[in-house]
Amino acid sequence: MHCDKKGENITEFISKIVSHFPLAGRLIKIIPIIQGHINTTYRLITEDDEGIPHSYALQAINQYVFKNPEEVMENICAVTAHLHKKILAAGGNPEREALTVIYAKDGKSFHIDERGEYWRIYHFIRGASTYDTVQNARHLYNAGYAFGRFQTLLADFPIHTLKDTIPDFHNTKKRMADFFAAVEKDECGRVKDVLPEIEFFRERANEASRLVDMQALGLLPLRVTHNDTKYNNIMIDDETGEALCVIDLDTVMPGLAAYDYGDAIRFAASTAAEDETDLSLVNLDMHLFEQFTAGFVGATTGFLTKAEIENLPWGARLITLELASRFLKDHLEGDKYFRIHRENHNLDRARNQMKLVLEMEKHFDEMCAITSKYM
Ligand code: GN1
Ligand code: MG
Repeated sequence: MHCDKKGENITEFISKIVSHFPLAGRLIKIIPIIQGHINTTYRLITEDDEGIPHSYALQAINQYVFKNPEEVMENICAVTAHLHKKILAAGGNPEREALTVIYAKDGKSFHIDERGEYWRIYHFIRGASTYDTVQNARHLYNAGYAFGRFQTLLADFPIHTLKDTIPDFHNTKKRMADFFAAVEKDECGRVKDVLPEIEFFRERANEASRLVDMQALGLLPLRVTHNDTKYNNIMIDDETGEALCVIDLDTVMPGLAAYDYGDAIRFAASTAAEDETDLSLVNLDMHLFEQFTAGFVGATTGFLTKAEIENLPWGARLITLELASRFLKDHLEGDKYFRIHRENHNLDRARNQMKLVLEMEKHFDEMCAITSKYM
């Protein structure tokens, strides 16, 4: 990998990369950002001749996960350009309400270093923060609104021009098949220790196909979706508490509205962190569930179909099942995909998400009732 390597002068290394981008002023500070399981991120502070500071986000694109970084950037450039246009037309401030890509001096949206790593830079939105846990229920209503609005703003984006940067990313049916293939292979000899967990997925393998099958039958449309709608992928305005901007656009692709909704519920309406090991703490907070639902459905009214709205609770249940299987699969394969910070971290994450699936199954009727209330 790149500059995490010990003994390397990070400042020098990053300065070299940054010199390929037209940033304002000189680099005075590099702050590593540890959120996120996939990419490596730094916040950069520069200072111009008048002593005014400027802030940027520098990221290396993880090429184990994103096999074609240029297509990732093509999608992001097209989508952010579209968002800028729409936000401007609505009288908003695109530089605060959407990501802004800083193009390198050679006109490309990335720079490739001598090791073949792809680097990109965004404006860092100031006066706003991301949170791993929900600060108050109102924020969650706002987050629901922001993710809903994101889809609404992209409703007229030419979806066929988007590249499938991770094919079958939320094809839950295929995800299940991939999971059982990893069980079959048992690359690291870990299967014997997780037999009850594997059984959990066997029992749910059929229902996992529900939304994918509906889409194939034309009952659910493909939308331009974000596909990674964690609460910490929203910037909340420090002053107003409004959800200002949706970030982390790497996985913007054609997808199902219910999965964007569901992934956000999975993360934000859980009463515990994604890797909490005390499973008695992992519950579904129905008040937060309702707040997010009200915001999301409110922002997508007149745009999502009845079938899409009716299936939102399934989106939550199945995306959680899908992620649980992805975590366990990575555990079985030796933790190559999701960055881990301790032994059995992916197993802990998998068990946590499985508990959340059980919670959603328990509350399912209630979830459906709340969803139809806002329809
Ligand atoms: C990964 O890196 P991050 O935190 O944005 C993953 C998502 C998972 C999430 C679970 C490209 O997202 O699909 O839901 O971890 N992103 C990718 O926390 O696989
Ligand atoms: Mg991400």
